[in-house]
Amino acid sequence: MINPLKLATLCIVMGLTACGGSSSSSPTNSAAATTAPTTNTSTGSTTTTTPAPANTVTYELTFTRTWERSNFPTNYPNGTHFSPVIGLTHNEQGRIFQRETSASAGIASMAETGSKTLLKNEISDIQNLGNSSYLIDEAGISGNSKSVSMTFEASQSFPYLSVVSMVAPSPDWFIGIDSLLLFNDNQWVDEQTIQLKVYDAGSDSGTTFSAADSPTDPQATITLLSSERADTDFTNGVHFTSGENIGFIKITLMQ
Ligand SMILES: [Ca+2]
Repeated sequence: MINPLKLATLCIVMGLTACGGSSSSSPTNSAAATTAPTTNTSTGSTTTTTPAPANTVTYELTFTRTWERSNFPTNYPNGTHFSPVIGLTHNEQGRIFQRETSASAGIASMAETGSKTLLKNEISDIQNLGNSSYLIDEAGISGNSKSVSMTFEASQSFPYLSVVSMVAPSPDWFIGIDSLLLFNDNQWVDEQTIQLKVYDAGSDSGTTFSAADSPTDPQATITLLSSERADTDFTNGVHFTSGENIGFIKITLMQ
């Protein structure tokens, strides 16, 4: 009379223990494993399926400036604007700039003059090497505009976003995103906002926004902009006391 009861209790305890032990990591897999011997032969693909992520997607990108005389009051220049936005989606070999490395001729030219010609040639080379498929070639923020919007395509083969724009006027300062990963954990990023810091391209030694040309020889590496207080309000690419950014970029996955 007692033995069967004890046996049943023991089984329940063992069952609960086994269930509790596996559920913490992967309940779906453990359920499939326990039922596999009886159902696997006829229904090999009955496990829950989520739609495969799209190979190619389109994002909207909005670049908004927050650089104003009111929040960056010291040595704020006249005629502030941001040069045309240039960028690409790419793989790990398709970077166009990286902190603590030398700027390419195209990045230096963009940062000093706002010209996109050399940088677009460099992106063409990156594409010819098979490291990018999509070029971003859009207007900047000029006049009284506060933002600019555009769309771009990314794919699972080219899941990184890089874009740049010159901070103008300036000796060789720019904002940019270096290799933002858009496809992660087998899914596309829905929405992300990136606060922008100011980079010094390392190709001109001017210290104020409106300084005359002063080529840096030899060229220095790309760094976050830090300056003397008499020159600009920036330290490590942001306002030296408030920590405010010069602008931000928001990306949104389009349906
Ligand atoms: Ca510089």
